[in-house]
Amino acid sequence: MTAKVEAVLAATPIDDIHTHLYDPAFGDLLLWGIDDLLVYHYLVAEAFRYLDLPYEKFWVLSKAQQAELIWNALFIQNSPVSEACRGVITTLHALGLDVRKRDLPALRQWFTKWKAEEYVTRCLELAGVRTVCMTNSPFDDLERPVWEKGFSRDERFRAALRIDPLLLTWGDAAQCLARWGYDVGPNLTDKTISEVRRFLADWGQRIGARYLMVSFGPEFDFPSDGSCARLLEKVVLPHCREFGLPMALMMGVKRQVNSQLRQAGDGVGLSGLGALERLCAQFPENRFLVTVLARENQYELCVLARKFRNLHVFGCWWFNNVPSLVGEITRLRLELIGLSVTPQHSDARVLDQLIYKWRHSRQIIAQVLADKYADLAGTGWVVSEAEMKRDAESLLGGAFGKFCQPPGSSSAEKLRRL
Ligand code: FIX
Ligand code: ZN
Repeated sequence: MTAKVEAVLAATPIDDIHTHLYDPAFGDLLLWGIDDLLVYHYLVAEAFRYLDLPYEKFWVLSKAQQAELIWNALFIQNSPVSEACRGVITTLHALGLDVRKRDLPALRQWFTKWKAEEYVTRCLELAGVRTVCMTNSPFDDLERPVWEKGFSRDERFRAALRIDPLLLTWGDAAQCLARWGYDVGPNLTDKTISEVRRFLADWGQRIGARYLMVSFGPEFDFPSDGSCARLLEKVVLPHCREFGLPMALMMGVKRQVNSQLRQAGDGVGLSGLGALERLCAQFPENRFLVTVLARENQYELCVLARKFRNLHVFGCWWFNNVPSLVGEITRLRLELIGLSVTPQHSDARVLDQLIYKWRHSRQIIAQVLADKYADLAGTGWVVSEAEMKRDAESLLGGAFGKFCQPPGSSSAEKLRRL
């Protein structure tokens, strides 16, 4: 049974709904290759468990030097058993490289023969991925000018509008918006609210956003007097309703628990999901895509999804993306909310990571699904191959696609969004 389900899942193209990858038109913003794989922030955090180098001395090194330190600490002086380390090895092996030699210069040499555009196709093919959704922030000084200048889009790269600065550091965001020609002040007056909506409309249209997204710390609450909750209610949710877009909430990240680790310095905290319950109940016309970082929030999230059909659960985010938790969380979700879920997104920051993130997750999803089919078969309910294909399509992007369609949208409109 497992082999059959694995084959069906392997043949089903994936729509990866959240990554940090970029359309190749963004040039150097699209990361790929061995050095970028090695300096991934998951590995930086793990390497510092072994390194006794002061943080500042690490950060002044070149990317190649950092990669060498990490390679030595995590692959040569210790066996690469962590999920992020294993991922590098899975990826290299899938690319056809001989990992047994432990030869970093030879690995580097192999990557020099590739051009980004062709390598995108190779990685998507090896990962079984059809489309990837980027994370697009107008507040990113490197990314913004590329959108403003315009470029011809690679259809495989979809866009999502990331608005963390707007909701989390409103004072600074207001100054940015004012600089960019929006008539906003620090207070949320009617004028400011309508100007921030104009900003969202401009950027949503410019990038062709499929959804809006934000990450929240464990302290996020709703309703509340703070600017975050007020902007969410008065600006973001009305914008989502007007444009028929879902809002993605990634809950439970404690930013910069150790700022010396820079991008690797974020941690986790338990969220109060009462805030999400109130959002789902108070705004039935809005649709919420939600993932939680705390393992202890996973069960409550599934229960909430049973109560609110405007809530779609997705992904085993970040520290949850390890085999033991992906298995546990996927099983829990299938048992509580069936196939109305998107069990995984890759969160890839480096193109090549699509290969391991999806190979590892797909195998676990197949195992969980095969167990469920076997339980059913015990009663005589044998799931046909066509039904398996239908289920696999749902889990790997279909359920997400359906959830994202505005209710009552015409079939022409639905097709346009595919
Ligand atoms: O906020 C996010 O989208 C997170 O996924 C990232 O900030 C995080 O750094 C990451 O890469 C996790 O996988
Ligand atoms: Zn992410």
